[in-house]
Amino acid sequence: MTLDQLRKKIERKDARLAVIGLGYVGLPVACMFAEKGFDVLGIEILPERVAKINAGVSPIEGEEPGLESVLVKVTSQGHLRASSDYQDLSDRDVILIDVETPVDENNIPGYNALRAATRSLGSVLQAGSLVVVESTIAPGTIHNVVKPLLEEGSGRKLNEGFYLGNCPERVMPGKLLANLRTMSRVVGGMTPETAETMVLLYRHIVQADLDPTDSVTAELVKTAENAYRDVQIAFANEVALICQAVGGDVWRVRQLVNKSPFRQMHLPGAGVGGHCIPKDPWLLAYGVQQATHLRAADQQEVPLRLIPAARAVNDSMPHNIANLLQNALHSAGRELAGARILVLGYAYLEDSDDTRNSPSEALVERLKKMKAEVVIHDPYVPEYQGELEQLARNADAAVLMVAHSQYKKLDLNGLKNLLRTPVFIDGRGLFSAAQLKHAGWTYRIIGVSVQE
Ligand code: SAJ
Repeated sequence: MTLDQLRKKIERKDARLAVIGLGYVGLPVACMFAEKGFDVLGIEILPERVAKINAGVSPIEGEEPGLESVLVKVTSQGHLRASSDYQDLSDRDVILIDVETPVDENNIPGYNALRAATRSLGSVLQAGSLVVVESTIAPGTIHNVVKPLLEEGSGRKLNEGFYLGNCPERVMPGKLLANLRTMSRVVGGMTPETAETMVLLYRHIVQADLDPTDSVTAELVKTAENAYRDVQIAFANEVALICQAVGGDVWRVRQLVNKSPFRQMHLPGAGVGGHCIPKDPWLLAYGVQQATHLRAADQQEVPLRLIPAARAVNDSMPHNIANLLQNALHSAGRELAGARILVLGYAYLEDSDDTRNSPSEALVERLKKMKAEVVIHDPYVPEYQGELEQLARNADAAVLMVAHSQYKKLDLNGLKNLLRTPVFIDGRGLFSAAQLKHAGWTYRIIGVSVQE
């Protein structure tokens, strides 16, 4: 099939689609194309997820407005079917790849899932079909990983036997369907005609801008937009540490800095978690190492200083909280070893149940190493939804790690009376020094120097 024929099928919604990887990105996108009337096949390796999806039950945790009802509709209409069998891909005209792309403990991308999916797809790839990677990948991955695997597996050449591109997702847990509809997307094709064909496809589900580019640009945009946020947060965190050291209050400093035009100093805090921000800067950085698609003469050594430094600052923030805790306990006559510490918040983000790469995980690990007894409360995370008052009883400190709305309404007096030692560490700047002092706490606030 020529690209022109494929375009016509896409415009008529006759193109048979597939999505490999029915997670928090793949499932919503499969549902949205199916809801538009496309025949969508979902490939998922976990049999229990396949069964759930075919029964119209979403396997995705957390509240996702509208997802369950769309899933029930498109599965009952037969527009979406899930399977574990890659053979079922052999009649697909367009295949989206939405598998995980984590980085390992050395910050190297873990492409096992991407390689496995691409290799299996290559072996059944129909002539003239279009493959689109939606997963977040390091610059150069389409050229150096996906293209060779598809050519080897299918025995066909790119742009003759199949077409290839990448269209990074910009979803956010809790707003999966809404973001897919309303967020603009970069549409990277290995040829301009491929990018234009992809725009025709995504126009069926995206109401915002669809910006055609080459593949490397699409890889760069996605990883750079999140690296950018990581650096911005790291700057706020470093200013917080400076304020702690020199007698400042970063929350007041930030408020006044942001009065200056074109300043948007971010929020300092107890750390940076989640599935995107801690990972994507390393994917961007890795692009330099894997730039083998360029001629050797054009490759350049790039001294990566800012991105690793920002990661180091943000990863240090849970340890900064532990230090604040240790010196607050000390001034209250207690040592950390043997103290009972109540951690408030285990999710990585306020009003979320998602705990991936949570800063609280790093804090709890550090406290346990220092022989403290740790109890955890989080209103959104099932295993930590215990009775706050119960958990606070006889604690020697309360450490606020996540700005859950519920914590903004904490009864500071009531809580203090439950603890054995009234120490409060505010990792998200939810409370003022005056509030905590007035309630009788020995306190530390991130970015605020000690005023005892
Ligand atoms: N955080 C700070 N200070 C800030 C902002 C965030 O410490 O000023 C911390 C949060 O507490 C959290 C982490 O950083 O631990 C990440 O927060 P986030 O608001 O960036 O939320 P994410 O991880 O869900 O980021 C997603 C990203 N979206 C996609 O990758 C599609 C990111 O690009 C978006 O900017 C972000 O959502 C958003 O808020 O829109």
